[in-house]
Amino acid sequence: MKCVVCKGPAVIDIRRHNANFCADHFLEQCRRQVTKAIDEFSMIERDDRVLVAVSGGKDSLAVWDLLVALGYRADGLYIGLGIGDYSAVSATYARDFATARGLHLVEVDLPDAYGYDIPTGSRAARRAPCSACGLSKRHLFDKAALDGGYDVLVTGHNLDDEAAVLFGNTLHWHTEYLGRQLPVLPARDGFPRKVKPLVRLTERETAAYCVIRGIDYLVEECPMAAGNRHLSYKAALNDIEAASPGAKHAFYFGFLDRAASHFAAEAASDREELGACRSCGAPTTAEVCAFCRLVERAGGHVPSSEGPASVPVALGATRAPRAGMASVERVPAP
Ligand code: Q46
Ligand code: ZN
Ligand code: ZN
Repeated sequence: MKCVVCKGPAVIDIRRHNANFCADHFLEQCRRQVTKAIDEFSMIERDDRVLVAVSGGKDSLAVWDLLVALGYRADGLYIGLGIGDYSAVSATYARDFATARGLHLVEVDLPDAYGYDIPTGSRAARRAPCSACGLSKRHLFDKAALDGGYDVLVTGHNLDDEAAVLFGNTLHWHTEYLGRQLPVLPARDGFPRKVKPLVRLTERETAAYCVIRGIDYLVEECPMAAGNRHLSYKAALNDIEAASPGAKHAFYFGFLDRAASHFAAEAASDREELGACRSCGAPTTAEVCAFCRLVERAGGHVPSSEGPASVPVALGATRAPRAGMASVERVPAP
C-alpha cells in the first residue's frame, strides 16, 4: 500500500477517495478537508475568536488541534456533566491536551454551577439521558460563547454523526429539522454562530489523526449512550458504506446540495418570535426556557451569573432579557 502523494509506505486507506496516505500526507489531507469545509460553508473568518466544545474524545480534540494548526485563535470549552467516572476521566483528557499545548480551556461544571447532574436531570425530567444532556449542553455552549465574546462555537461533529442524524430525520420525516441540518447555523440574537468543520472527515479518520498527532483521547464511550437510536443508524450506515464506499458522503453532501433548500421554508415558518426566559434571559418560545425547567425539575439552581445565586429557579421571577435579542430562532436538537 503506497501513499498516493509520495509513493512512500501508506498508513491509512480511504476507500471513498480511493486513496492511501503516509502519515504526513494523511495529516495534510485532514487539514485540506477541514479548510475546504470552512471555506465552502463560510464557517470561520481569519480574525474570529473561536470556542471549541471539547469532550475529551477524539473528534473534539482533533478539531481543536486542526484549527490551531490552521492558525485560528481557538479556545476550548469543557462541560462537566456529572456522569460519574466518565466525566471525571474525560475532564483530564481535555485539561491535559490544553496544558500540553498552552491553550486556554474554559470549564463549566454542571453539578457545581447548577446543582444537578445528567443522570438526575434525566430521571427528574423523564427525558432520555441524551435528551437532557443535549438540552443542557446547548444552553451552556450558547451561554459560554456569548459571555466570553466568541464569534463562533465549533463542535466536533463528523461525517458519520451528520449522516446518522440525517438518516434518523429522514426515516421519521422530521422535515422541520431537515431544513436546519446544516454545517453552519448563523448567529442570531441570543445564539452564537455554530459550525461543524469536521463534516468532511469520518470518525475513523479523526481517530487516525489523533494517533498520528500523538493526541491522547478518551476512547471509552459515554455510559449513558446505550440504547441511543443514533448508534443503530450509524451501524446501518457503516454496513452500507462497507458495500458502497462513498455512500455516506453522497447521502449527506447530496442532501446539502440538492435537498436541504426544499425544507428551508418549513424551517423558516417554524421560527417564532422568541422572548426572553423569565429566569435566565435565554431566548425561548415559553415563559421559562426548557433548560430552566429542567434545572427546576432536577432540584438545581441557576448560578449568580444567570439568576439568584444558589436558590431554586424562580419560575415566576422577572429578569431582563439577554441584550439585543428582539428576534431570535430556536435551534433544533442535533
Ligand atoms: S455525553 Fe450526553 Fe453524549 Fe453521554 S449522555 Fe448522551 S449526549 S452520550 S455526546
Ligand atoms: Zn506521502
Ligand atoms: Zn432559562
